[in-house]
Amino acid sequence: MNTSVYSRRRLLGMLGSAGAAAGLVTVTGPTALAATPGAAAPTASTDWAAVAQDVRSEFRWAWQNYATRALGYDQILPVSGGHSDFFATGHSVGLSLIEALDTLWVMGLDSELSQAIDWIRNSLPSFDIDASFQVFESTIRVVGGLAAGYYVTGEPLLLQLAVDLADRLLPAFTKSPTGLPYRFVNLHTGAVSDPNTNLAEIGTYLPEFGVLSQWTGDAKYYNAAKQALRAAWDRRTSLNLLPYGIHAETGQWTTSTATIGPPADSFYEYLWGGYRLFGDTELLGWYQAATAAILQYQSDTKRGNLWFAQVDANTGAKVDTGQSELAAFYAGLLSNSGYAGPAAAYQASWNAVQNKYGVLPEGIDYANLRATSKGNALRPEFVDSAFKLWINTRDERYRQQAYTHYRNMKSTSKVAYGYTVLNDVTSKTPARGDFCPGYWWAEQTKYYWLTFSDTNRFDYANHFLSTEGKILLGARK
Ligand code: DMJ
Repeated sequence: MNTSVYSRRRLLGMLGSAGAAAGLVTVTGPTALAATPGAAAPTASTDWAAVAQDVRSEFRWAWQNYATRALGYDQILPVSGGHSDFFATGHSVGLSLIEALDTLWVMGLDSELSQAIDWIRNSLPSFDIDASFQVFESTIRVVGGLAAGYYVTGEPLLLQLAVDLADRLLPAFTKSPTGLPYRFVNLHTGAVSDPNTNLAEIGTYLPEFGVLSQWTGDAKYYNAAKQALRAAWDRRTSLNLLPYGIHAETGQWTTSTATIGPPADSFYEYLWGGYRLFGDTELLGWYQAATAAILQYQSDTKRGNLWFAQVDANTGAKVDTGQSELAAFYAGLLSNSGYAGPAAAYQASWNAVQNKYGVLPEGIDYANLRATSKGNALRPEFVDSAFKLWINTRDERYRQQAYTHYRNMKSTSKVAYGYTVLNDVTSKTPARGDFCPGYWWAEQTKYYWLTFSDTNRFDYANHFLSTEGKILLGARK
């Protein structure tokens, strides 16, 4: 798969008319596929243990299809039964199985977990690959997946591979004159490319790199990730806002617009994450200052719902009322970091969208809730926030929101060999693509399981999940 474009935007494109050119097969659902917008909420008598077992059995079924048809490839194409590479054509690294490691563990799917680790042991000796890999995606998906796999299983090979890959990614940081990482690095030569980057791709490293520093005793990973955050924060505007685009070599902003959505989103998540996981109070100060500015200048109430506008980072003037589905993560972040009021309000806004469409579209105009990007790339952000709000408040509505999300995914995205993306959630019979993203194995499936199961493998009171849903704290062994 071509990795020249920021992946989330790439997925948006793939879901549109460019899908066929990108290798997607569009099929129309054979039966009544539509999710049920505004469906009756599950009742107080819902048997959550049974719902959890249903999630686990769906995950196991999808795993068996992946293992039979695509083991070791980055992604299964769940309609055709084919497979695809993610980072570089011809260079699959078993992305989906690495993403799945800690999900398999926390679900107690131990023989499937052994199958995944056996593949890694026998077929993934190192990351010495002569191809350019995207630093951001390699870190959150692969370094994070291996690190979480090591954390939950104690298997030393997984740590060794996570360190091997992180070492190969480090030139993106060390070769940059500002410490803002380049977007790509050749894993064999260390050659770096594309300094034209953004907040998410310069600031989503600290939890993954930080645990490597803790486990190896080498501070270089933590320091590289922290310096990238510092280099951006030092360039904030007088309003404490950050534009989303930046040039890694010059350190100049390439846009003036601030957003909580892509391509900025997880930058804010990791200011908080660096404090939560490592107690770095400097990061807490940056996070709180950034959040105060976002709440002051970007929050916007329309028809009683809270949203976050794109604004000019220098003046605070509103730029537009678009809202990416990816921004739905922000309710969970606000909740985890103690901003309970706006967290609940923002989650309620996205729940109104779920009630309207059944499955969230990729993008809306929050002025009228109209879908501006009608596909759904099997996104986890809404249920990520429902899961966090459920744990933090134990308010039953959030578990019910997660259940609605699960049922609607099952009724619209389940196909012959797994779960697939949708091309138009506004249609009664949404046309489907043929693609299951790696994060499906790491994120929503894990959030559903943790929300419904009350498993004793997870510490519900003290845990940390990365932006890609990897458990880096809170495994109970
Ligand atoms: C995931 O890869 C991560 O959550 C990332 O931070 C943004 N969202 C995608 C899935 O939508």
